[in-house]
Amino acid sequence: MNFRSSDRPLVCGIVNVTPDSFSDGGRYVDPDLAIKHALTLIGQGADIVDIGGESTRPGSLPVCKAEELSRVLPVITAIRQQSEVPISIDTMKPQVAEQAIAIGADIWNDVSALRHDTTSLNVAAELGCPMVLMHMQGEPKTMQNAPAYKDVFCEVLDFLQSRIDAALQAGVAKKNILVDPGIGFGKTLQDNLELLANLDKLQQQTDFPVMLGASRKRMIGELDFSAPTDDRLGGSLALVAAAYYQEIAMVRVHDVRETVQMLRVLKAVDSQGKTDE
Ligand code: YH5
Repeated sequence: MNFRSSDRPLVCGIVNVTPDSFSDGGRYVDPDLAIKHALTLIGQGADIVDIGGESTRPGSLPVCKAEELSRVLPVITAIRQQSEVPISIDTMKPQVAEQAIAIGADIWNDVSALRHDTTSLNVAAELGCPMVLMHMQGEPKTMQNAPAYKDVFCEVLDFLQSRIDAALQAGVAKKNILVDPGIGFGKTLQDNLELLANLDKLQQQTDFPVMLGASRKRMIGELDFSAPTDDRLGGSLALVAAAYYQEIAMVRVHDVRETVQMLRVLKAVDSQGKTDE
């Protein structure tokens, strides 16, 4: 998969297989519902579907490996039987990534950037699959308590560069790495805005494709009079538009249909030449 060939960001649809999903209100705990939801997102034009069995929203607690596997494996198996769409597995556990890839997943999306387990780097190298390395300050349970930076852009850039170096050193291929600033992962509204205004710089300075996950996140509520998670579509689309104009490689979203439609329209306007004078 070439993460930069497209003239618009690839759209990665979010499929939560967790009881406490912030924005799906527990609708997809049932693997059958998660499978149906994934197939709906594929029908809506998702380029990739991202399957997650452990919530990493602020304040959430970890789940054990066996529980996470029992949530995600049936969903991956069923999607793979019915579609060839690339599947990404959203997990910090190398054992979960390994089994997910073995049964047909294609991409490892790791919000810990291969720091969660001592074996993560070696497993990533062995798997030989595309990887997302994301920035997070702290851990999901406590990361929003008091996020602090001297210079958020520089610190995120330095962190990603050091994780890229660690991955390359361990044997992960250069072509398999994507990076993500980790919107909402140990960041204030101001931190998130600074990162969102400089996604293009992050992509240029790392020289790796950038993935952005901002869909329905708290910062949108903060900018819109505490709008609840089920009322953040406009803000989510605005952030995808920002990613589009900064030529970002991939966006991770809940609302695939609306995102794909917006990108088609933005692209059509962009492709239309300007009239002289
Ligand atoms: C991400 O950004 N995020 S899971 C809280 C929300 C809304 C959404 C309160 N996995 C990312 O989606 N992987 C997650 O509102 C991710 N980048 C990558 N690569 C958290 C999430 C969310 C949390």
